[in-house]
Amino acid sequence: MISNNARMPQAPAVLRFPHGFLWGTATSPTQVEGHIENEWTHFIAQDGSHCRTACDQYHRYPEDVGWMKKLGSNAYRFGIEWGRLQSRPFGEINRKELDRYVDLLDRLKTAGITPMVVLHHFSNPPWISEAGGWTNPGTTRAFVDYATRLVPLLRDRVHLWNTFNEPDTYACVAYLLGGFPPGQKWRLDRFQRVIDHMARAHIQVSNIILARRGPSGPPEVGISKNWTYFHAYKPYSLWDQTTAAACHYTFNKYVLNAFLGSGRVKASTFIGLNYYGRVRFHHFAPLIPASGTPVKRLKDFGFTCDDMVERYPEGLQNILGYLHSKCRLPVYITEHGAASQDEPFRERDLRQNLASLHRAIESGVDVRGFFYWSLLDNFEWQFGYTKKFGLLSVDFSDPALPRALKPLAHVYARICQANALVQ
Ligand code: GCO
Repeated sequence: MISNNARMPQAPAVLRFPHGFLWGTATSPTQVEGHIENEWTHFIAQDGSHCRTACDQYHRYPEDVGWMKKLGSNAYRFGIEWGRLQSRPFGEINRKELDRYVDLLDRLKTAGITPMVVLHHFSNPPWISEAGGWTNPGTTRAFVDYATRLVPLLRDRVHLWNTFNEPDTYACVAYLLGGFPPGQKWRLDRFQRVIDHMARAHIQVSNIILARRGPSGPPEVGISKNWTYFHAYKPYSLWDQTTAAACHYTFNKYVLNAFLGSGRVKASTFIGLNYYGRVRFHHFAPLIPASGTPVKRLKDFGFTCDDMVERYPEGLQNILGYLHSKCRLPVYITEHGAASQDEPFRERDLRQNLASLHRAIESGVDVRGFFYWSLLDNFEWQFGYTKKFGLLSVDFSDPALPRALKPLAHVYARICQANALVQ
């Protein structure tokens, strides 16, 4: 079996990235902040853990900005938790909580780190969940009201806005697979409704964001679309092909079209791409570690996987080419990363994906930044703390939650500082 490595074209020794390229890290509120009241607060993950303290970034953000600076990264993608800022429908913005985020933004600025602010990353205020979450059309109105109040307060400090993180993953895992709250299964009608309501909200919120220039020029806005390749394990198996095609249609095509199809593309100034790899199906079963097939067993099939999905670095260049031809918008890689305790593996994965990204740029795709998922080991939703995506480790057994640089952090720091991938 030919490994992915063997298929990769030979890259020159130094791959330089465009001037002004953003090298960042990414996190989300529920996964790192702690002390949040949302639908995840009482959720118990597969490892028996919860997110009530998480990495305690709520209190430790000054220290975390220091770590970003040590990395030499010049960007940070993070979320603002809606429920902290609005405690009831159409309520006023909570100034104390806003000030904390403003302080984070100011510290980032002092450190020379450009923020990308995510408005929705898999969590809602409790009063939204009680009303049926995004299956309720009223949620679109409530979210637009929230953005109408919030955006003017942050406009001077935020230039890059990311309205929704992975609507496809959120709607799928919450309403088809049952892994996220509210834990519903096979409600395709609800999946579609959630996507539709979020797409409407994205368009309205983008209009609010784009209505006025900030001090650093016209604002930029986009969603983050997760792109997973869905392939058949046996190319001639009707079952394998059908499952892969159905997933591709539902999670990639349908969702992309809902947010960026035809005239809707005008509501975005960029596409955020979250790219991890691919899923191959054998009959109806996804052959990936996240669905329970052990990494070692998948290795026997010739698959290279992290602790979540199959790695497929060449796919990054391909999807960038496709998005470029379809939407003609600049792209930020808003997430890429690997979960594993095997640091040399993570380094290979990063290098191969960045080489693929570089080929896409060389071929004419306007890619403006790359955000590593994640700054810290954190609460990986239904898997709890077992998936290690961080550039920094966090010792969750120590109440002080000490952070430490992992070997990959040193590799990433060299890339950020050189604005180049040096072999
Ligand atoms: C997602 C999210 C992140 C994840 C990351 C690793 O894709 O689910 O945007 O919150 O933690 O992708 O799975």
